[in-house]
Amino acid sequence: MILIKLGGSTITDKRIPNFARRRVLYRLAKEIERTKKRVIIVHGAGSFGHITAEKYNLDRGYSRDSQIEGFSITHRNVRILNNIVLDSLIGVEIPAVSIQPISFIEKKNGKIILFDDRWIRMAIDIGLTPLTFGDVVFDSAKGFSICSGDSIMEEIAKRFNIERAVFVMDEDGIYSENPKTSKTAKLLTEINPNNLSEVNTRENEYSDVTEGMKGKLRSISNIARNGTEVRIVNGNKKDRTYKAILGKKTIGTIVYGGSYE
Ligand code: IP8
Repeated sequence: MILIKLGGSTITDKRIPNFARRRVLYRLAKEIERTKKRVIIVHGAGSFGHITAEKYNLDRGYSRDSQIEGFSITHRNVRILNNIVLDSLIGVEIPAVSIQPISFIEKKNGKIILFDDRWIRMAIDIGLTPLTFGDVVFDSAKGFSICSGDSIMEEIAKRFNIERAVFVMDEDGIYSENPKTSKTAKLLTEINPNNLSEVNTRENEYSDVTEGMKGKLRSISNIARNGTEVRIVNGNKKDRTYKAILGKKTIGTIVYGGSYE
């Protein structure tokens, strides 16, 4: 089983509220289908989630009544994106089924305390392709919380027999520094999870309530430490996702699975 995260910055335009990059999505869906692998797919929220989540401070939990409207709108928006992703997958004959975090994940003070994976398991058992996403969820201490697709990736990698996790992003892989601002930034092609702490994470250019690159690197490192190989590739470049899923050589970063303490 391959675990795939379709990053919000690849499948949406992070500058424009609720703008899905449908052509990229359709091509990525075709690349996934072409591998003929069994997959679990998670997608980020991009401009469908982060803009309103930040506007209403949803990551801090309930503090004022006006946030309730923000919670409702944010959940509606990520479901709209989820339907677009679902359409792309079904359009290339991947029998995907959407499983919504708000209905199987509970947080307490921002930490996942319940992750009922039975729905994902039952979907897999009958031959469906589970599709889930970064969402707003209920938090038994703070009222509500944001649950990033990256933390869902970590949970799934722990609970299922995952051959490889692939993060599809809008950059060629993990760099030593922010490639958008630093000329000396080098693409790190092969690393072990411990080296990830040496990466200089950048500030986010666009709204991102789930810590952007910093949170992503932590999730990648946790998945790899638990023994699953992680690949990070640029989803804007043709065939890289296809090759990464199959474990073939392509431009990107490989984080080897295992503990290197
Ligand atoms: O884009 C964030 O998920 P992510 C979810 O995977 C919301 O970090 C609702 C902003």
